[in-house]
Amino acid sequence: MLHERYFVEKEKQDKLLSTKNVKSDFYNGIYDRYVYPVLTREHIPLTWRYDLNPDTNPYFMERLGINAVMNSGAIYLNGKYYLVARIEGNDRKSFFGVAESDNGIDGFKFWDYPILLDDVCPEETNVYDMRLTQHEDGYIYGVFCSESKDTSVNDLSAAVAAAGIVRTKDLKNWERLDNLTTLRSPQQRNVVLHPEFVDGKYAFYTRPMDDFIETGSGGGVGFGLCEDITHAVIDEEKMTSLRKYHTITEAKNGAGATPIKTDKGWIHIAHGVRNTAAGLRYVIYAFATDLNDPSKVIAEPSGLLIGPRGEERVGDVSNVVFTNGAIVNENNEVFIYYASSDTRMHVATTTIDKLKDYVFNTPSDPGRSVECVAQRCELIRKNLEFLNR
Ligand code: BGC
Ligand code: BMA
Repeated sequence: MLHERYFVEKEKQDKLLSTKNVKSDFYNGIYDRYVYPVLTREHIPLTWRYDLNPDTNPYFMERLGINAVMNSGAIYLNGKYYLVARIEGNDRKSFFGVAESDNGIDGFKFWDYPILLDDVCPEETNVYDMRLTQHEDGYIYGVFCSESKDTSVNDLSAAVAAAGIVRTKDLKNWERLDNLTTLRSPQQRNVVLHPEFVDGKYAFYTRPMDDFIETGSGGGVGFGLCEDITHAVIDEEKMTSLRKYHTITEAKNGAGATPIKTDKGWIHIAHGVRNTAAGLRYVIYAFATDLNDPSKVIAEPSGLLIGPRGEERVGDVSNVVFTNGAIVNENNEVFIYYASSDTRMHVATTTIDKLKDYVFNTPSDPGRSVECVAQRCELIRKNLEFLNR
C-alpha cells in the first residue's frame, strides 16, 4: 500500500509536468523568453527522492533530496528534444539525467534512471555541465567538468577541474573515454567538442586556467586539436573569444552550447563573467567564427545576449545565467537552454535568421563610455531623421 501523501505529491508533479509553457511579455526582438522554467527540482521523479515503501518510510520522507536542476546539455534526436541536465543532490554532488520533450518548451520528463557513469576515476568527486555534440564521426559526445580534490596542497577546499569525455549513440549506453589532457593548461572547465573534424582532427574549445576559480593568465576561450578522441591530448591552445577589460567577460568566459553552423559562420553562445561586490556575475553572450577556421572570431556583437532578469536573479548562486546547450530543429528554430542562478532551467527561443542578424548586425563594443555614447547618438540621430522624414 502506498502512503496517502504519495498521491498528493504525484498529482502535484503531474500537474507541473503537464503545464503548458507560454511566452512572457519580455521583448527585444532577438529571442522570446517563457513564463515557466523547463526543468526544476520539482520535475525530478518521486522515485528518485522518496522510499515509496511505508514499511521502511512510514512518514513518506524524502530520503535522497534534490537541491537543483541546472546547466543542461541539449540535443535534438528523431524529432525529440533532450536535455542532459546537471542535477544536484542535497549532498551537493551533481550528476546527469536525461529529460525528454516533444516540443522543446514544455513537458520535459526525466527517464526512469539518471546516468550512471563508469567509475573510472577514483579521485573524481563531482561532475557537471555536460555539453553534447553530435559529431560527424557518428557518435554523440558528452564533455563535462570532472572535479577532484587537489591533494597536492594543504587546503581542504582546493580542487582540480578537468574535462571528462563520454560517448553514446542513444543517450542510454555511455562509454567513458580518458579525460582530456591539455599539456599547457593545468585546469580545464567549459570544454566543448566541435561537431566537425578540423584538419582531420577532433577540435575542442577549451578554457585554459591556472587555478580552480581564477583563470589567471588564461585569456579566454581556447581552441585545440587532437588526433585520438579516446586518449585526447591537446598541445597548443589558440585563443578565440578573448576576455576583455571592462566588458562582460572581464573575469572569465567560456564556451557554452555546441557551435551552430550557418552559411555565414559558426555561431557560438557562451558565457561571460565579471566580478562585482556581490560576487561573480554570469551572463550569456554570442559571437561568430569563420566556417573554415572555427577558431577565428569574425563577429562580436556588443555586450550580453541574455542576462538574469526578474526571478532568474535569485537562487543558490544568484545573479547567474549559464548555458551549455542549444537545439536547432528542422525548421531552423533555435532553442537556447539556460539555467538561472544555479537553480533551474529555462528556454529562450529564436530562429537561425534572427540569430545571424543579431550576431552579424549588432555593433561591437567600442570599449569606452564616450565611444559607446557616440555609437548610441548615431543610432538616435538616424532614428529621429527617419521619424521626421
Ligand atoms: C561548482 C561549480 C562551479 C565551480 C567554480 C564547483 O565546485 O560545482 O558549479 O562552477 O565550482 O565555482
Ligand atoms: C561555474 C560553472 C557553472 C556554474 C557557475 C556559477 O564556473 O561551470 O557550473 O553555473 O560557475 O556558479
